[in-house]
Amino acid sequence: MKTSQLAPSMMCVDFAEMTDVLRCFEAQGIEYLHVDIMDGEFVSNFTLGTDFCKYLRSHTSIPLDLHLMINRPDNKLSWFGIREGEFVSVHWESTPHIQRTLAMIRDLGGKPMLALNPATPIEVLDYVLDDIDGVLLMTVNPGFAGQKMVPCMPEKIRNTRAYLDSHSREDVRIEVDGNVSFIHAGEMRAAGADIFVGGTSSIFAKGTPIAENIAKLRAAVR
Ligand code: S6P
Ligand code: MG
Repeated sequence: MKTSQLAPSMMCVDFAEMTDVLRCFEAQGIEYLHVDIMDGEFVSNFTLGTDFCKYLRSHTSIPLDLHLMINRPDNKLSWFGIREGEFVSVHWESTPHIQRTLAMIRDLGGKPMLALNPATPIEVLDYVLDDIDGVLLMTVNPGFAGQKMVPCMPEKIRNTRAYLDSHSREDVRIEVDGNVSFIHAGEMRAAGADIFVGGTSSIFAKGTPIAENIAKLRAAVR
Protein backbone atom coordinates (compact mmCIF):
# COMPACT_ATOMS: atom_id res chain seq x y z
CA MET A 1 0.00 0.00 0.00
CA LYS A 2 1.26 3.49 -0.82
CA THR A 3 2.08 6.00 1.90
CA SER A 4 -0.98 8.08 2.70
CA GLN A 5 -0.84 11.82 2.00
CA LEU A 6 -3.05 14.75 2.97
CA ALA A 7 -4.31 17.57 0.79
CA PRO A 8 -6.32 20.21 2.68
CA SER A 9 -9.08 21.81 0.63
CA MET A 10 -8.10 25.48 0.39
CA MET A 11 -11.67 26.66 -0.27
CA CYS A 12 -12.37 25.74 3.36
CA VAL A 13 -9.69 28.05 4.84
CA ASP A 14 -10.70 31.20 6.68
CA PHE A 15 -8.97 33.71 4.36
CA ALA A 16 -8.28 36.08 7.25
CA GLU A 17 -5.97 33.42 8.69
CA MET A 18 -4.36 32.21 5.47
CA THR A 19 -0.69 32.82 6.32
CA ASP A 20 -1.00 31.23 9.79
CA VAL A 21 -2.74 28.25 8.25
CA LEU A 22 0.02 27.84 5.67
CA ARG A 23 2.69 27.92 8.41
CA CYS A 24 0.71 25.29 10.31
CA PHE A 25 0.51 23.07 7.20
CA GLU A 26 4.28 23.37 6.72
CA ALA A 27 4.92 22.46 10.35
CA GLN A 28 2.61 19.47 10.02
CA GLY A 29 4.28 18.22 6.83
CA ILE A 30 1.19 18.61 4.65
CA GLU A 31 1.98 17.08 1.25
CA TYR A 32 -0.33 19.01 -1.13
CA LEU A 33 -2.69 21.98 -1.15
CA HIS A 34 -5.95 21.02 -2.87
CA VAL A 35 -7.21 23.99 -4.88
CA ASP A 36 -10.77 23.80 -6.19
CA ILE A 37 -11.36 25.77 -9.37
CA MET A 38 -15.04 26.12 -10.35
CA ASP A 39 -16.47 28.03 -13.29
CA GLY A 40 -20.19 28.26 -12.48
CA GLU A 41 -20.90 26.03 -15.48
CA PHE A 42 -19.36 22.60 -15.06
CA VAL A 43 -20.53 22.99 -11.46
CA SER A 44 -22.91 25.72 -10.36
CA ASN A 45 -20.54 27.26 -7.80
CA PHE A 46 -17.64 29.70 -8.27
CA THR A 47 -14.51 29.36 -6.16
CA LEU A 48 -10.79 29.92 -6.49
CA GLY A 49 -8.82 31.01 -9.53
CA THR A 50 -5.45 31.61 -11.11
CA ASP A 51 -4.51 34.57 -8.85
CA PHE A 52 -5.07 32.46 -5.78
CA CYS A 53 -2.72 29.79 -7.19
CA LYS A 54 -0.09 32.51 -7.70
CA TYR A 55 -0.60 33.72 -4.15
CA LEU A 56 -0.14 30.22 -2.72
CA ARG A 57 3.01 29.54 -4.73
CA SER A 58 4.54 32.80 -3.53
CA HIS A 59 3.75 32.07 0.13
CA THR A 60 4.64 28.40 0.48
CA SER A 61 6.60 25.65 -1.24
CA ILE A 62 3.95 23.00 -0.60
CA PRO A 63 2.98 21.76 -4.08
CA LEU A 64 -0.52 22.42 -5.40
CA ASP A 65 -3.08 19.79 -6.25
CA LEU A 66 -5.31 21.57 -8.76
CA HIS A 67 -8.86 20.29 -9.14
CA LEU A 68 -10.40 21.84 -12.23
CA MET A 69 -14.19 21.74 -12.23
CA ILE A 70 -14.47 23.81 -15.40
CA ASN A 71 -15.70 23.18 -18.91
CA ARG A 72 -13.07 22.82 -21.63
CA PRO A 73 -10.05 22.92 -19.27
CA ASP A 74 -7.78 22.48 -22.32
CA ASN A 75 -8.49 26.13 -23.24
CA LYS A 76 -7.25 27.39 -19.87
CA LEU A 77 -4.51 25.02 -18.71
CA SER A 78 -1.78 27.43 -19.73
CA TRP A 79 -3.22 30.10 -17.40
CA PHE A 80 -2.35 28.12 -14.28
CA GLY A 81 1.47 28.26 -14.40
CA ILE A 82 1.59 24.54 -13.60
CA ARG A 83 4.80 23.55 -11.82
CA GLU A 84 6.76 20.31 -12.01
CA GLY A 85 5.33 17.83 -9.50
CA GLU A 86 1.90 19.43 -9.10
CA PHE A 87 -1.17 17.28 -9.60
CA VAL A 88 -3.81 18.58 -12.01
CA SER A 89 -7.20 16.86 -12.14
CA VAL A 90 -9.69 17.25 -14.95
CA HIS A 91 -13.16 15.72 -15.09
CA TRP A 92 -14.00 13.12 -17.70
CA GLU A 93 -17.19 15.01 -18.64
CA SER A 94 -15.49 18.41 -18.96
CA THR A 95 -14.11 18.03 -22.48
CA PRO A 96 -14.83 15.88 -25.54
CA HIS A 97 -11.05 15.33 -25.90
CA ILE A 98 -9.98 14.04 -22.51
CA GLN A 99 -6.86 12.18 -23.72
CA ARG A 100 -5.53 15.33 -25.35
CA THR A 101 -6.18 17.35 -22.18
CA LEU A 102 -4.37 14.82 -19.98
CA ALA A 103 -1.45 14.80 -22.40
CA MET A 104 -1.36 18.63 -22.30
CA ILE A 105 -1.06 18.55 -18.51
CA ARG A 106 1.95 16.24 -18.80
CA ASP A 107 3.52 18.47 -21.47
CA LEU A 108 3.13 21.44 -19.11
CA GLY A 109 5.05 19.56 -16.39
CA GLY A 110 2.08 18.52 -14.25
CA LYS A 111 1.02 15.09 -13.03
CA PRO A 112 -2.32 14.38 -14.73
CA MET A 113 -5.26 12.92 -12.84
CA LEU A 114 -8.62 11.95 -14.23
CA ALA A 115 -11.48 13.05 -11.95
CA LEU A 116 -14.57 10.86 -11.82
CA ASN A 117 -17.92 11.99 -10.45
CA PRO A 118 -19.64 9.48 -8.15
CA ALA A 119 -21.73 8.06 -11.02
CA THR A 120 -18.98 8.07 -13.67
CA PRO A 121 -17.97 4.47 -14.37
CA ILE A 122 -14.32 3.50 -13.90
CA GLU A 123 -14.25 1.99 -17.40
CA VAL A 124 -13.70 5.51 -18.79
CA LEU A 125 -10.09 4.93 -17.68
CA ASP A 126 -9.71 2.17 -20.30
CA TYR A 127 -7.92 4.17 -22.98
CA VAL A 128 -6.15 6.81 -20.91
CA LEU A 129 -4.19 4.54 -18.57
CA ASP A 130 -0.90 5.66 -20.12
CA ASP A 131 -1.86 9.31 -19.66
CA ILE A 132 -2.52 9.48 -15.93
CA ASP A 133 -0.57 9.50 -12.67
CA GLY A 134 -3.70 9.45 -10.53
CA VAL A 135 -7.46 9.08 -10.35
CA LEU A 136 -9.46 11.60 -8.33
CA LEU A 137 -12.55 9.86 -7.05
CA MET A 138 -15.27 12.31 -6.08
CA THR A 139 -17.06 10.82 -3.10
CA VAL A 140 -19.67 13.62 -3.23
CA ASN A 141 -21.06 15.35 -6.31
CA PRO A 142 -18.68 18.23 -7.01
CA GLY A 143 -19.51 21.87 -6.32
CA PHE A 144 -19.72 22.35 -2.58
CA ALA A 145 -18.00 21.54 0.68
CA GLY A 146 -19.96 20.12 3.59
CA GLN A 147 -21.89 17.38 1.75
CA LYS A 148 -22.51 13.76 2.71
CA MET A 149 -20.53 10.94 1.11
CA VAL A 150 -22.41 8.94 -1.54
CA PRO A 151 -22.75 5.61 0.32
CA CYS A 152 -21.39 3.24 -2.34
CA MET A 153 -18.09 5.15 -2.70
CA PRO A 154 -15.94 2.78 -0.60
CA GLU A 155 -16.93 0.03 -3.04
CA LYS A 156 -15.95 2.26 -5.97
CA ILE A 157 -12.56 2.95 -4.40
CA ARG A 158 -12.00 -0.80 -3.97
CA ASN A 159 -13.05 -1.47 -7.57
CA THR A 160 -10.82 1.30 -8.89
CA ARG A 161 -7.78 -0.03 -7.00
CA ALA A 162 -8.46 -3.55 -8.29
CA TYR A 163 -8.96 -2.23 -11.83
CA LEU A 164 -5.69 -0.28 -11.80
CA ASP A 165 -3.72 -3.18 -10.31
CA SER A 166 -5.15 -5.62 -12.84
CA HIS A 167 -4.01 -3.27 -15.61
CA SER A 168 -0.45 -3.19 -14.20
CA ARG A 169 -0.87 0.37 -12.94
CA GLU A 170 -0.16 -0.26 -9.25
CA ASP A 171 1.72 3.05 -9.29
CA VAL A 172 -1.38 5.18 -10.10
CA ARG A 173 -2.53 7.13 -7.04
CA ILE A 174 -6.13 7.24 -5.85
CA GLU A 175 -7.22 10.53 -4.34
CA VAL A 176 -10.57 10.85 -2.57
CA ASP A 177 -12.47 14.12 -2.33
CA GLY A 178 -15.70 14.81 -0.48
CA ASN A 179 -16.72 14.19 3.13
CA VAL A 180 -13.38 12.57 3.95
CA SER A 181 -14.38 12.67 7.60
CA PHE A 182 -12.60 11.12 10.56
CA ILE A 183 -15.21 8.36 10.30
CA HIS A 184 -15.07 7.70 6.54
CA ALA A 185 -11.32 8.20 6.05
CA GLY A 186 -10.31 4.85 7.59
CA GLU A 187 -12.75 2.97 5.40
CA MET A 188 -11.53 4.87 2.32
CA ARG A 189 -7.94 3.99 3.22
CA ALA A 190 -8.80 0.31 3.70
CA ALA A 191 -10.50 0.38 0.27
CA GLY A 192 -7.28 1.61 -1.37
CA ALA A 193 -7.24 5.42 -1.36
CA ASP A 194 -3.90 7.09 -0.70
CA ILE A 195 -4.40 10.87 -1.06
CA PHE A 196 -7.06 12.39 1.18
CA VAL A 197 -8.67 15.80 0.63
CA GLY A 198 -9.46 17.27 4.03
CA GLY A 199 -12.33 19.75 4.25
CA THR A 200 -15.00 20.79 6.71
CA SER A 201 -15.49 17.23 7.95
CA SER A 202 -11.86 16.77 9.06
CA ILE A 203 -9.00 19.28 8.79
CA PHE A 204 -11.32 22.29 9.09
CA ALA A 205 -13.75 20.73 11.57
CA LYS A 206 -14.90 23.43 13.96
CA GLY A 207 -14.01 23.46 17.63
CA THR A 208 -10.50 21.96 17.47
CA PRO A 209 -7.23 23.46 16.23
CA ILE A 210 -6.22 22.57 12.67
CA ALA A 211 -3.00 20.88 13.86
CA GLU A 212 -5.02 18.55 16.07
CA ASN A 213 -7.41 17.75 13.23
CA ILE A 214 -4.48 16.94 10.94
CA ALA A 215 -3.03 14.55 13.52
CA LYS A 216 -6.42 12.88 13.89
CA LEU A 217 -6.85 12.49 10.11
CA ARG A 218 -3.30 11.12 9.74
CA ALA A 219 -4.01 8.56 12.44
CA ALA A 220 -7.21 7.54 10.63
CA VAL A 221 -5.46 6.87 7.30
CA ARG A 222 -2.11 5.54 8.51
C1 S6P B 1 -16.14 19.89 -3.81
C2 S6P B 1 -14.66 20.11 -3.83
C3 S6P B 1 -14.01 19.55 -2.61
C4 S6P B 1 -14.42 20.18 -1.29
C5 S6P B 1 -14.10 19.25 -0.15
C6 S6P B 1 -14.60 19.74 1.13
O1 S6P B 1 -16.64 20.05 -5.06
O2 S6P B 1 -14.07 19.51 -4.94
O3 S6P B 1 -12.60 19.59 -2.73
O4 S6P B 1 -13.77 21.38 -1.07
O5 S6P B 1 -14.69 18.03 -0.44
O6 S6P B 1 -14.51 18.75 2.11
P1 S6P B 1 -15.75 18.39 3.03
O7 S6P B 1 -15.15 17.62 4.17
O8 S6P B 1 -16.37 19.67 3.44
O9 S6P B 1 -16.64 17.55 2.16
MG1 MG C 1 -11.93 19.21 -4.85
